[in-house]
Amino acid sequence: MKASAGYQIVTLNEFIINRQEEHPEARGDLSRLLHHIGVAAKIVNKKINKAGLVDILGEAGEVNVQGEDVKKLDVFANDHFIAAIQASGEVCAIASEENQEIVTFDDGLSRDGHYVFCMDPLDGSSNIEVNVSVGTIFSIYRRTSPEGERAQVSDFLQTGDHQVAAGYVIYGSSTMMVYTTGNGVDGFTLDPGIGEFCLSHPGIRTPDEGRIYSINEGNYVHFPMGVKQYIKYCQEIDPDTHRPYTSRYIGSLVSDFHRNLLMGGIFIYPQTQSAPKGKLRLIYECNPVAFIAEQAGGAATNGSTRMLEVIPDDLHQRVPLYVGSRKMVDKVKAFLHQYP
Ligand code: AHM
Ligand code: MG
Repeated sequence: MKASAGYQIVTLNEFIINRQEEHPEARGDLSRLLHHIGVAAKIVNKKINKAGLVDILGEAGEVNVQGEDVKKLDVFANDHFIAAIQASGEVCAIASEENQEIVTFDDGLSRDGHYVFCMDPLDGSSNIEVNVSVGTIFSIYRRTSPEGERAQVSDFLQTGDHQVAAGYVIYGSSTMMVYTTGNGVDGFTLDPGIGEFCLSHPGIRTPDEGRIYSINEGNYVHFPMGVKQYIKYCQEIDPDTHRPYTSRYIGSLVSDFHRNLLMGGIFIYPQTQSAPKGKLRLIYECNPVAFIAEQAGGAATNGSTRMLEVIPDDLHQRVPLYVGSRKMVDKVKAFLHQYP
């Protein structure tokens, strides 16, 4: 579409259609689903933008399946994403951080859906009350159970390398949606004037080596020795490798990951005493960012295994996460190997 000012604007929907046209065999089901994700993101974005103005912040009086406080906006985001995804008719079930069990759709259209959808509807929500960026993380798999039947938990327990698409929405100083369908990574910025996500970051590539490390160093005493040694390495002086690196940690995975993706860096959430298996969830936090990182030229591991090859045994399974620029992930892996 040519804009009258002479520059080209590609909206998310246009982009999705263009990509679909490159695949004549495609039936458009994934395109419809991506469109509905965009719609839900806009609804949630609007609510988050108004969060300081209305009495929406605070506890919803429930505790989520991880035992953490649920904020009202988590509930709002969860409900709206579920509704939008069901409306697409392409998904037979959803796994969400906010729901202990999978949510299955029993209408005929959805039962025939080819996909299952995994999400953290509002990641980093403990930051909302202080106006720090939060995000939605999502991931799409082809179902393994027969179409027409009720979806099963096993549909979700696939390794991350089976993801058909994954992405996130970051509700930040501007709102962005970044996603991959396994053909590179593209980013879209929401233009609030026209209410459309517009292609702003085509073909995102992450630097092979960055200068930022992101980790909650308050947990230092509980870190594995390999991680402690890697932090020491990051802080040493070596102009040839641009060290010491810069430390940046927002405490909001989507924001920390997004910055490092664009600028180069590594995000680490290792196992700690209070979180012996790590804190972040494999299916709807680690695998989606791992898929995006790899598609942008980066890497992700749980410390010993490529993240996308970790076999899930539980919907809400936690894993240590090391993700970011390829050479930095390799380096931390070497330290973990050296100091087991
Ligand atoms: P949440 O899904 O309950 O919001 O928790 C996940 C968040 C991530 O966004 C962030 O990387 C991490 O928890 C921060 O944890 P910590 O405060 O322990 O550093
Ligand atoms: Mg989360």
